Amino acid sequence: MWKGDDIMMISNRLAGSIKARGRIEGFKNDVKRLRDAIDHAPLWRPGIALKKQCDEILRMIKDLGERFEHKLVVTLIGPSGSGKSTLLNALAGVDNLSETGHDRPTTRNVVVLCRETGDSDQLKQRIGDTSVALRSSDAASSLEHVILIDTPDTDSMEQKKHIPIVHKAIALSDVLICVFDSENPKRRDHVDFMAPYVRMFNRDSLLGVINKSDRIEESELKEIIVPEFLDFIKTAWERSVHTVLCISARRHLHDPKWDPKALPRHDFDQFQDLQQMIFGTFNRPGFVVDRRLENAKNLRDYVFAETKTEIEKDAEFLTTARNNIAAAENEAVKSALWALKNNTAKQGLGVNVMLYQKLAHRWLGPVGWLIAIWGRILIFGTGIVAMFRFGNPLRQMLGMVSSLRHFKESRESLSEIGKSENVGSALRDYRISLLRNWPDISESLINGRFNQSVRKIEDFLPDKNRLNEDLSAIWRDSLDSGVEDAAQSLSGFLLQVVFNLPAIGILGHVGWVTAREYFSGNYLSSDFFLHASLTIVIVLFLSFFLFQGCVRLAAGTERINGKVFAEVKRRVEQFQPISSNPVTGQIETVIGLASSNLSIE
Ligand SMILES: Nc1nc2c(ncn2[C@@H]2O[C@H](COP(=O)(O)OP(=O)(O)O)[C@@H](O)[C@H]2O)c(=O)[nH]1
Ligand SMILES: [Mg+2]
Repeated sequence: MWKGDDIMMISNRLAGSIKARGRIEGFKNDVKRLRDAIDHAPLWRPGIALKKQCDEILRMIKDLGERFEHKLVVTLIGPSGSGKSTLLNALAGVDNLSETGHDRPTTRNVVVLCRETGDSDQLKQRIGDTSVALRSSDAASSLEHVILIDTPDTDSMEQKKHIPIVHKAIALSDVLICVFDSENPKRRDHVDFMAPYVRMFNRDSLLGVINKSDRIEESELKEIIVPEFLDFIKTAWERSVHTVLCISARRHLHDPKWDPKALPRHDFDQFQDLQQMIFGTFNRPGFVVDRRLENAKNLRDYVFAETKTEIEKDAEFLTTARNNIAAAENEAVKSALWALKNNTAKQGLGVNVMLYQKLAHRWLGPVGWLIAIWGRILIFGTGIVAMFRFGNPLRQMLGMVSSLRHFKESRESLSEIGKSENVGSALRDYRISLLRNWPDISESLINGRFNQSVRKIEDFLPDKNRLNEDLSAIWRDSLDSGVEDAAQSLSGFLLQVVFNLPAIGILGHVGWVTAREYFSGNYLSSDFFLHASLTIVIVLFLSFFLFQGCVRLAAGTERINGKVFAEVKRRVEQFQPISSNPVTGQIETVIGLASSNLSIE
C-alpha cells in the first residue's frame, strides 16, 4: 500500500527532476547562444577555439542531463605515487582492491568501486570495456548513490594511453578528489595537467587531499605545507580549493606494512572526514541532482568566462578599429555627398516641380489655382507651351506628343532626385577614403586577433547596393524635408491673403456692381463683363508673377540644395545611418559578447 507521505515524496522528487532538467536546458541554451554569437564573427580568430570549447561544454552538459538517473561519480585524480589507489583500497576496506606500489604504472585501468554491476555501464560504454575494472566490497555495499573511481597514472611511461582514459573519466565525474603527496604537494606538472579540468567543477565538487601526511611533522603540515599548498593552487588554478584534508591512507589499510624506518610521525588524520563525506553526504539521494546542476552551471559559466577573458585581450584594439572605421566611413559619406551636391543641376527641374506641387496642396483661392496649373505645366514641361505656340492642328498633335515626352522627362527628373547616378562616383570616393585609412584599421584589427585577410579591403567594402540605397535615402529624405520646409514658409496665411486679395477684391467689386445694377433694373453691357474679366485676369496674373518672384528669391533651386545639403550633413553626423561595413558588424558582435550576451543570472 502507498502511504500519503510516499506519494508526496515521489511527486516532490518528480517535480524536482523536471525542474532540474529545465535548468539544464537553460544552461545548454546559454552556451548555444554564445556559440551562435561567436559564429557571427568568423574573422575573430579566438572564436575558433572558443566554439570548440562551447561544443565540448555542450556535450558535457548534455551528458550531465542524461546521467540524471545515474549515481554520483566521485573520481580520484593526482600524480602517480600520491596514493590514490591506496586511498581507494582504504575506503573500500580491501587492501589489494586497486594495485598499489612503486613500480610504475601500477594502475592501468579505471578502477570502479560500486555496489551494483550496472553502476559502471555508462563508464564502460564511454571509456571502453577493457579500460574499466569493476570492484566491489563490503564497504561498497553501502554506496547506494555513489560510485568511486581510481584513475591510472598520467605521468608514467604509458601516459599516452592513459591520458585519454583519464580525460573521459573526468568528463563523466561529478566530484573530483585531487590527491597530492604531502612530501611534494607542489608538483607543477601535475597541477598544470589538472588546471583545465578543475575549472569545470563547481567549488563544492572539488576536494583536495594531502596524502601521506604521516610522513610530515604535524606542526609543519598544518603551519607550512597546507597554507603554502593552498596558495600555490590558488595561483596555478586561478581559483581556490574550498576543502583540503590531510590524510594518511595507508594507515587505514588492514595491513599497512609500515617500513620500520618510516613509521607514522603523528596521529593527525582527516580520513574519517573524507569517509563521512563519501559514504554520508555524497550518498544522499538528492545530492547528485544538486551537484550536477551546480556543475552544469559551472560549465556554462566557465565557457562564458573564457570568452570574456579572450575578448578583454582584444577589446581595446577592436574598439579603436571600430571607431576608425566609423570615422573613415563618415568622411567617405561626406565626400560622396559633395559629389551629389555638385551635380544637382539635373535635379533642378525636379526640385521645382516638387516645390510647386507641395505649394499647390497648400494654397487656396485664385492664386492657388494658378499655382496648381503651373505645377502641371512644369510637369508637361515645354510640351504644353508647344501646343499653344503652333496654331495648326497637325502641329498641335505633335505638340501633344512632345508634351507627353516631356512629361516623361520631368517625371524622370523627379525620380532622379536622390537616385543620382552620381552615387557611382560617391561609391568611388567612399572607397578611396576607406583605402587611405585601411592600413591603420587593419593593423588594429590584426592586433585584436582578427584574421590576416582583413588586410584585403576588397572583401570588406560595404555592399554596393546597400550603400547606394543608404546614400540615396539620406539625400531623398533631406531633399523632401527641405522642399517641404520651403513650401511651408511660402504658404503662410497672411501671404495667401495678400496675394489673393487684389483678384478677390476686384471680383467682389464686379459682383457687387453687377448685383446692384441687376436689382435696380439696369442690365450691364457685355463690354463691362469683358473689361472686368480682363482686369481680374491681369491682376491675378500679376499677383502670380509676383508670387513666383518671391518663390525664386526665397526658395530657388540653389538655395534649397544648399539647405538640403546642410540637412544631409547633419543627418550623417547625427545618426550615422551608414555602417554597413561587414567588419564593423563582426567587431560589434565580439565586443557585444563581453557585455550583453554574458549576463548570467
Ligand atoms: N607513508 C605513506 N605511504 C603511502 C600512503 N598512501 C600510499 N602510500 C604509498 O605510496 C605508494 C604509491 O601509492 P599508490 O596508491 O600506488 O599511488 P597512486 O599511484 O596514486 O595510485 C605506495 O607504496 C603506497 O604504499 C600514506 O598515506 N602514507
Ligand atoms: Mg594507482
